[in-house]
Amino acid sequence: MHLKKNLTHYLVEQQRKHGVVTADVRLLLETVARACKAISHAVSKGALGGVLGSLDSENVQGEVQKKLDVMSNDILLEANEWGGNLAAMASEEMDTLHRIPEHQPKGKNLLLFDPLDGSSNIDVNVSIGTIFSVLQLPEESQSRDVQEADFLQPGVKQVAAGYAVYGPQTMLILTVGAGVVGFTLDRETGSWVLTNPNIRIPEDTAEFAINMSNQRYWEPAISRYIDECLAGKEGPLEKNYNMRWIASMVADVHRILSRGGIFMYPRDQRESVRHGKLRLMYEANPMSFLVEQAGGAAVDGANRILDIQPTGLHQRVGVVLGSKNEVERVQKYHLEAQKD
Ligand code: AHM
Ligand code: MG
Repeated sequence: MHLKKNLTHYLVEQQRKHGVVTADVRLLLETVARACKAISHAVSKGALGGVLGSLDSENVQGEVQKKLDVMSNDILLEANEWGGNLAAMASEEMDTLHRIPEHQPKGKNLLLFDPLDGSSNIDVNVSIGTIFSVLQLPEESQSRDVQEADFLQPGVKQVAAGYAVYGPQTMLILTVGAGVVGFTLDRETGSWVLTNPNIRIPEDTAEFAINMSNQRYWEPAISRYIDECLAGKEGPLEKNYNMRWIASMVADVHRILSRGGIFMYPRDQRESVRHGKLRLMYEANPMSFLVEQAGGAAVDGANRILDIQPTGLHQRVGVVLGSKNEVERVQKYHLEAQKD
């Protein structure tokens, strides 16, 4: 029987033939993928599994935690504690880092994740997902306890990143720095089957994604760009634009990786969004790595996201990513606005 290429096969190939993944990172990615399978299973049960609804708790950013946020976080922690390839983990749902317990072997990688992105969509049966990023523990930190500062590396240092999207199909989208590939979960065999071997984002697009209800708070560069999109064929961009906003970054980015587009969650005048809404380390960085690897671009406004030196684990950042020419236009508008 001819078996289709799966995640293990792909990773072994990347390790042996291309040398882009170490055995350590390969095992780590397989474990993350296994955890995503368990999360997908929990998500799909919905009300039947008693997994919907909120808890009484809040996370470090003051957001009410959903049951599935916490369950997904626990699944990822438990799956990754004993593999021997991690030194510590960090998550949207935990105030500070989570060290590998003393009795478990310690590895040289760091894992960051947003266990369940798109929390507002959990209870309404709209696509949600898990985002993850892998960094290496700096050499000089390997002889002592891991500290939060060890995580504060710019996105260019990521050795792997990806997301699982729990939609009509469950898919895993991954980069190890050699392009972007996609796997679809075959629920009958439990295997992640390679279905999208070379994901590329078209350089041009006529589709934007932004939460228009925040329009009155935007910076001039964003207003200028969206005004031009809305002006359509008769405006300066000379084409009619379509709009989509799912409110799950994973699902919006997945659409962009599938057919192009531009996704924006810019910083704005609201106090809570002064530096952006999305988190740099476990949302913007992994998504920017994927998008760049697929031929797109990702900026915070004027600057490339992957070059930002982080100052905190839960730091927020403005995000503009997707089709290259469109993102570069928005970046140009920011640079021009800075000069005025
Ligand atoms: P979350 O990590 O708490 O789910 O928040 C992040 C989500 C993104 O997935 C999405 O793009 C954004 O928040 C939607 O925000 P809004 O509800 O302001 O449109
Ligand atoms: Mg999130």
